[in-house]
Amino acid sequence: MPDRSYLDWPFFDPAHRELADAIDSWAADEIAPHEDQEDDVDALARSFVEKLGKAGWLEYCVPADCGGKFETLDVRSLCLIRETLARYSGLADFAFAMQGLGSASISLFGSDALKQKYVTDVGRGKRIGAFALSEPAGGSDVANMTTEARPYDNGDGDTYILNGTKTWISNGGIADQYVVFARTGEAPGAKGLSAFVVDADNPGLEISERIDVIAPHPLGTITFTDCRVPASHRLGEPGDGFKVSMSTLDIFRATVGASALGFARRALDEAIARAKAREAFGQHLSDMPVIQTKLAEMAVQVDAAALLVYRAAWTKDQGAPRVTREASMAKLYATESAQKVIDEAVQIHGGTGVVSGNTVERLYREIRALRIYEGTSEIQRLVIAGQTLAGSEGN
Ligand code: COS
Repeated sequence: MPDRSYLDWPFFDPAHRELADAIDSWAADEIAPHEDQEDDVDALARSFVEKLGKAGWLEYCVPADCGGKFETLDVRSLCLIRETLARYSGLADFAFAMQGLGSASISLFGSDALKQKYVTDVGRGKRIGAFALSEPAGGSDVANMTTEARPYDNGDGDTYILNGTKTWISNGGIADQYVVFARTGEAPGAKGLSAFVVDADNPGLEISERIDVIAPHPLGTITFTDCRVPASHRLGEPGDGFKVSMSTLDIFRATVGASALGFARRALDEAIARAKAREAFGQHLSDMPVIQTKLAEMAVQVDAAALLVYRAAWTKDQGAPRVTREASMAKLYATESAQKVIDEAVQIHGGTGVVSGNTVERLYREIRALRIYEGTSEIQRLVIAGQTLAGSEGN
């Protein structure tokens, strides 16, 4: 039985504890049987979106004015759901997370018309969203992106013309809509970007490549060639793009930590079960100090990650305007420590740990990208250092 004692921590309300139980029993029934059917990831990702929508879980990804559960996104709920889904299936967690990441910029900064058209159905699982920030020349240096959105007045209203390439785009190829960040040139660097919502079938938008990765999920490169987007599809004011992207990542970075935490918890559970079952030299592995030391280190890392993840989520839910430091710490520590926990779980499994199809082998592949996407560990350290130095000014 997995350790559930952390749900008694003061970060949570009674409703969160009920949510954690409800999503866990739903996932046990609905997801576990699909775990290994990853032949057609597009179809499986779509089916997860549909199921999550039907069961009402995607209502946690959108705000109340778009049919969601809460007035603003409740980050603790997002984290509890991601953590739980990740324990069962990385792809189910991915499908859930992308509905949130792909729509939050619209729900935070879009007009009422855009919210109704593009967010409400994401929360029902009837439209699939995506977040197109990274470019071939770099995903980390957002302020230097080169995709361009040139204002153009065609006589019947304002339009932008998009040209450029976005890559590593999750849901690229299956999304119905993309939140796209582009240079509009109000100022050099970060202050000259804007964000737009673009329909997948908008002429000039093409999925130019699909990308296969070690833990399969829908992923692609998108090319914009003279792609005309109405100015009414801009999110916020011209020049707000960097703020739109960072405010969205401030919410979702903590949830990436939660996903890593789910993978780590599953790995720890698998390692404990293996250590109790496997005998060597006349005793169970769990009786050997060398294995006990590993399990102890793993348990500490899981709890430390959970504390940072739920501290960040709780801080945001208390209404903090920015949780950049807390979210970066949560993402950095939870993803890096999950990699170590999973690696030890593989080690405790011995040869079976690297056999294709073994749960810990799958986790070993699933965790890797989380140290890269939504800001690499190196970027998180830069952010944390910047915030820490700024916080110590005057000392
Ligand atoms: N929320 C709101 N505003 C923010 C912000 C945040 N989280 N982070 C920065 N800003 C503001 C800053 O306050 C600054 O505004 P002022 O000039 O008015 O002070 C402005 O945005 C520029 O910030 P900064 O100077 O820190 O920008 P940099 O170009 O140095 O880059 C990093 C900052 C590297 C942290 C940013 O580009 C980043 O997070 N990169 C990683 C992106 C990423 O996650 N990519 C993966 C793709 S998504 S899957």
